Amino acid sequence: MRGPRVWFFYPLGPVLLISAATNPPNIVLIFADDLGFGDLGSYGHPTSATPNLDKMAARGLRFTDFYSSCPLCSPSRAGLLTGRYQTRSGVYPGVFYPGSKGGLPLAEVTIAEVLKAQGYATAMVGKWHLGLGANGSFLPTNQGFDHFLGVPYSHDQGPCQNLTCFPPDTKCFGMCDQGVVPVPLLFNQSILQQPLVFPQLVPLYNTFSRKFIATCARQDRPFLLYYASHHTHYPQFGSQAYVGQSLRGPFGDALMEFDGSVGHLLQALQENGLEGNTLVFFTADNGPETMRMARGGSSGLLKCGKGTTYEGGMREPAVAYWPGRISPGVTHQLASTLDILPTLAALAGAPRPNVTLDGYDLSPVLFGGAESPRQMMFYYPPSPSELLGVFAVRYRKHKAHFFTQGAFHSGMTPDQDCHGMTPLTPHDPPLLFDLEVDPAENYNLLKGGAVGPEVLQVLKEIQLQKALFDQHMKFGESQTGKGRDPALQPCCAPQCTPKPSCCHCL
Ligand SMILES: *[C@@H]1O[C@H](CO)[C@@H](O)[C@H](O)[C@H]1NC(C)=O
Ligand SMILES: *[C@@H]1O[C@H](CO)[C@@H](O)[C@H](O)[C@H]1NC(C)=O
Ligand SMILES: *[C@@H]1O[C@H](CO)[C@@H](O)[C@H](O)[C@H]1NC(C)=O
Ligand SMILES: *[C@H]1O[C@@H](CO)[C@H](O)[C@@H](O)[C@@H]1NC(C)=O
Repeated sequence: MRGPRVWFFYPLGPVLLISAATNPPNIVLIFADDLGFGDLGSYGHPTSATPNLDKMAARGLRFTDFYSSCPLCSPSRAGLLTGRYQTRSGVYPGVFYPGSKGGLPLAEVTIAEVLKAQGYATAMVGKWHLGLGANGSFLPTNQGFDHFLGVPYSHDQGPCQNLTCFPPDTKCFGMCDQGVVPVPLLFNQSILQQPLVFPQLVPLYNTFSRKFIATCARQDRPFLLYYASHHTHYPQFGSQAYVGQSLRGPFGDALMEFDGSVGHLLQALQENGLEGNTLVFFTADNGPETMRMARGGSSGLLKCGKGTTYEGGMREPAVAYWPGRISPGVTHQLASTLDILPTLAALAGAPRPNVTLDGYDLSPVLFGGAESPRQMMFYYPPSPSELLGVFAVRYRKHKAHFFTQGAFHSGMTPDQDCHGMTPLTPHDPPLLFDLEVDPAENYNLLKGGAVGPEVLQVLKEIQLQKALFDQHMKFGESQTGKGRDPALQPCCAPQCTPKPSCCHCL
């Protein structure tokens, strides 16, 4: 049970001190943006420089079969933070925009709310992309985070053609979104910079994160730090220390800066003596945006990328790092971002939210080298419908595609299946792949040749599971479908004209 509660104040605000009998671990949750399965040195990329992530991978548990809940930013983030498919929370179709009226509904219970209720200090740094709303009503500070330093949406959702992405004055590549306000940097609900200054951004994040960790350590208070990097999403940017440092061009430099911030986080834990009591978990929101060509990421040997329900869209690098608690190794067990909330709730001794969860407690995989409680993964496209249901289902090592569709995000590679002009195609019978022997989804088990009884049995099981899952899924009211109102776009000079370009403060 909880001990006496003591209120006092510290530089970051009021604190609820709980003298817990147990010793709940600190959580550092690191989320990359549009980073593919093949983008890290530890996942086989020949020219990426990611020494800190590779160190985590070598000393932690590296997943080979880890999935996000959607091949797109906003829905994937909703899945991570709630442990529920985005169809339940209504974060579909597509993503939020600067003037979006909707957001992740406040009734949804986030990881931050679960841990905050256990006395954790909670902070979020980086890309939110789960809504802004009137007066910032959907921002992280209304979803369980005590502190927020970051951007309410994607950093390409504002004109960037005149902005410096790399020092001394390399302009951002491309135009980004036009006709909306410049991209703001927020602290809690206030605008710190508009437009944000790209080369300064990650150093600010690093400083904030280190301070937060040090403050929590000093107060002996458990914490959650959700570090949602903008890297390696388009347009790539970086600070002075990373300009031209990689062999992989601007993408590689941005990735290096991300890796550098991982180094800062690990160093802060070490300096404050917290490494032995902190779970650091790293993964990414969705696969690479290959339409950016060499400025997009790589899904390695997996098929297609962002926006598709092929493996390259949703299978992500993932590492669980906790020296002394998690044995170094590689696991081929199935796991998902949907499992993070139940896992962290279990570690913190917190009750699960009283809602339908789509995730499992991964403790047996993390601490026991045991089989994963997850045996299935369901793949929703960016624009799901109740009529079609899930596009694909993975059951243990087999995956069946009931529908396939290309995505513009996955353009520019030689594989036509990935491209935006490739239409929605139903498959009956489905395309069936054995991902253990054929992770690239090249060889349909149901095509040509005789089909053995075991394969037919698997097919039957998967068809049954799809029908059951679709039947029980209740779609929440679409939040991205609520439309946009230009007046909701954040503006540092609310009374200025002409909007949106006047929302520019030095
Ligand atoms: C936003 O805040 C302003 C000032 O406090 C208030 O007048 C306005 O009604 C609020 N808007 C909404 C939609 O809550
Ligand atoms: C970009 O900068 C140029 C030159 O300073 C200016 O003429 C142009 O209006 C700017 N464009 C935008 C969108 O800010
Ligand atoms: C959980 O929610 C259900 C449905 O809203 C409700 O009937 C039940 O009492 C709740 N249980 C707890 C323990 O709050
Ligand atoms: C965000 O700012 C910090 C630092 O000033 C405060 O401590 C927090 O209380 C504040 N959070 C909210 C929700 O306003």
